[in-house]
Parts: sequence; C-alpha cells; structure tokens
Amino acid sequence: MTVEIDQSRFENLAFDVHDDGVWVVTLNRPTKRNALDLATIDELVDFFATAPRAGVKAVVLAGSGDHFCAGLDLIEHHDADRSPADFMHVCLRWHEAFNKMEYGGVPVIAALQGAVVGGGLELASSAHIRVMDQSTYFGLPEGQRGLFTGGGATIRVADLVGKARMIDMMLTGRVYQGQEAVDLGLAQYIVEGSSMDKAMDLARRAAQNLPLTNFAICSAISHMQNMSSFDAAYSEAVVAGVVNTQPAARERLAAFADKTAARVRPNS
Ligand code: 1HE
Repeated sequence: MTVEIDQSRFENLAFDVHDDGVWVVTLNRPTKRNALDLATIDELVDFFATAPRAGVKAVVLAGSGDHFCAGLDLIEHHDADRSPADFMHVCLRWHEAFNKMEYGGVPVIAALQGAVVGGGLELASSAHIRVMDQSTYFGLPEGQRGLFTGGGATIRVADLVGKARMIDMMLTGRVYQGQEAVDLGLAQYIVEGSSMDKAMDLARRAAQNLPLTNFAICSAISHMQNMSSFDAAYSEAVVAGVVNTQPAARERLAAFADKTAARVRPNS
C-alpha cells in the first residue's frame, strides 16, 4: 500500500527527496519569515497525512531564510477579522497537522535557525527531534500580541519546559537560546555549524531502522503518554508483540547472535 505524494500540489512547502528515503520539507515563505497561513497548514496536513503511506523514512523539517518560523500569520489573521468559531476551526486544523506529525509514525527532525516563535515553536515541538544552531531562539510572543497559543503549546511546550516556564515565556516575552534552551529541553542538540547538516545526519541514522520500529517509536510513545500507566503498559506489550516479532527483525537478531552486528559502545 504505497501512495504517491504529488509535489505539484504544494506551493508553500518545498521538497528535496533523497535516495535513502529522507525527505527535506522546507517551509517556503521566507519573505514572510515562514509565518503559518492557512494554506501552509493545509499543506502540512496533506503531506503528513500521506507520508506514512508513501515510503517516507524520515523527514527533516526546515524553514527557508534566516528564521525557522514566525508563528501564526498575523497579517492574514488581522485581515480575516475572524469570529471565535472561525478561529477555533483554524486551531483545529493546526492540531490536525501537528498531530499527524507527532503521531504519524515517521521520524520528524526539525532543523532550526533564527526565530522559532509562537506557532513556530508549536510546530517545532511537534517534531520528534529538534536541532538548533547558534542563531536559534525560542519565544511565545502571544502575550504581547494580545493572543493566546492555539496550536498545542499548552500541551507540547508545557511538556518540554514545564508549566511555570511556559507561563513566564507568555507573560513576559522571555526568550531562550543557546545551551540553556537545550538544558530546558526545547532542543535536543545544539551545533556550532548548520542545524541542517546535523538534522540530516540524525534523519539518515533513523531511516536505517525498520519502518515498523520507527512507527512504534514515533507514534506509540506519544499515545502512551496520554494513557494511565496501567493502560500504557498494556499497550506497550501489544505494540512490542507486533514489532518485536516482525520478520524483518530476524536478520538483525541473527547478526547479533553471530557477532557481526555492531555492539553498543560509549562515545569516544
Ligand atoms: C509576518 C510574521 C507573522 C513576520 N505573520 N507576517 N508571531 C510573532 O509575534 C512573531 C512576529 N514576527 C517577528 O517578531 C519578526 O518578524 C521575526 C523575529 C520573526 C523576524 O524579524 P525580521 O526583522 O527578520 O523580519 P520583519 O521585518 O519583522 O518581517 C519581515 C516580513 O515578514 C514582514 O512582511 P513585509 O511584507 O512587510 O515585508 C512581516 O510582516 C512578515 N512577518 N512575521 C505575518 N507572524 C494558532 S495560534 C498561534 C499564535 C501565534 O503564533 S502568535 C505569535 C505570532
């Protein structure tokens, strides 16, 4: 069951497809600092709904230009003069996109630079791995704009940094950057050079895992966090029953048994 991703459908996302199944997906509105208008959200829903059935082994999510993403398209929001119901539906569409990322089963590695703010941080926090560089900074400027988060920050950003820090970021406009952002959990990696190079390296490594194993890692763990420990343990057993008996794993287990598989060693 493989479906095709018709790249001609997309205007705000650009794709670079590699032979090893890694897709680089780039938010492509640099003149608007990759602000998320509705059309871009629709394209994210479209891509991430299809990717798990299209043989995409890993995604590197990037932003073109100097900034990853400036969050909600404030100009579109201003001009549309939306009703509460309209904006609720906008938010539900954002949730659909970001849930498809987090729960879709395809590893998503965000390559971050410059501003990762507001809805941009909500987008980044839906990725499984975040890589930042020295220019990257994180903020939730909603408070200063007279707005509130609507793309899942109350769940995902609070999960990464804790409730108190998220409230401080929103109340005071506090920005995090550098090693401190990594120490807080906003990113897992910080690099001196390009976040893209490191993200590609991580994506290539993840793409070598069996797809069903990656599916479990990039779907089941998030689902299980939403369950009681009792139900999560049960679900873990069911998922492990399926994943750990997959025929494709036998070769890897045999390689361990005959001592040809790499051993786990400390970093040199
Ligand atoms: C935008 C947006 C945007 C830039 N919507 N158009 N997000 C924010 O509050 C962040 C708002 N943006 C910024 O603080 C800055 O633009 C940046 C730090 C991201 C970049 O600064 P800079 O100096 O490189 O760019 P700029 O000169 O501010 O903007 C360049 C252009 O991008 C300009 O358009 P132009 O047509 O006048 O050239 C800006 O209008 C445009 N632009 N950011 C629309 N966000 C589901 S709820 C989520 C709620 C939120 O995300 S609230 C947080 C919104």
